[in-house]
Amino acid sequence: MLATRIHRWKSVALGTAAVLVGLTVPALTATPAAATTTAYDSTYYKNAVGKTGTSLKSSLHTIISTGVSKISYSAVWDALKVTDQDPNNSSNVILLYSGVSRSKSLNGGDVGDWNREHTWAKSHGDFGESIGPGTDLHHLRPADVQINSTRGNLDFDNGGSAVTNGGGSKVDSDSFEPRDADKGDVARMILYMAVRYDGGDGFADLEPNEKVNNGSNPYMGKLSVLKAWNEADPPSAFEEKRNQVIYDTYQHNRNPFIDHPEWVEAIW
Ligand SMILES: [Ca+2]
Ligand SMILES: [Ca+2]
Repeated sequence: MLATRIHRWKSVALGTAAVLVGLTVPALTATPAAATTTAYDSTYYKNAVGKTGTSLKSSLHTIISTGVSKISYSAVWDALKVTDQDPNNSSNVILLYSGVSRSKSLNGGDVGDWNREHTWAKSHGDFGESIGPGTDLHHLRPADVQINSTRGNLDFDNGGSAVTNGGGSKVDSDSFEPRDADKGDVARMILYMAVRYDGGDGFADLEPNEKVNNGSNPYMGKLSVLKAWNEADPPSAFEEKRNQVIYDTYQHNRNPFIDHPEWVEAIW
């Protein structure tokens, strides 16, 4: 079952098959922050719909933390080959930050390989590669080894100089700016992590803040920039498909901000 997004002002229902294969999905997002409805509102999100603020955040935490399956860090390799498959080439994955399509078989640690990027940097809260936040597919993406290294554990903010072969991503001494097409993805991944991990499961309570240089503190900045990125780059068919694959096949939980990008503003 797909989270068919229906915008109230248009009542556009997406073709199920088109979403599944990540192909021709009509532009969804004249107003990304406007209220949306999905096929999951009366089921999965039943206890969250209509709420705002901490009440919404708390409700979503319960929803996305219940009945979750967790995978090992080694299993993440094969999972990413499915969740991030290039819709135009089933032998490849699409890399975060650069947008490059690269062979699935080039997973590894050498120059020219792709590896497992923790979008919420694993040092921010020090969860490492532990099963849980360290292996949560909702924020793990394939990325070029060198660009992953360039991003390191930097917070997110606008500005910097162009990353080599980075597709438009930028970096400076204290922050990383993804290319435009990945800005919203990054925002929604970070804010998913903040809702999913609240300190009740042996890991740190992850939260966004307005800073850079957060170091090993369990925070990620900058919230105001992430909110703007969520608006500027609304969920794509690729992002919606990977949310669905994670829900159906791997973790059985969803990223609420891909289904309801307006919930970012409703909480923060
Ligand atoms: Ca995007
Ligand atoms: Ca949290």
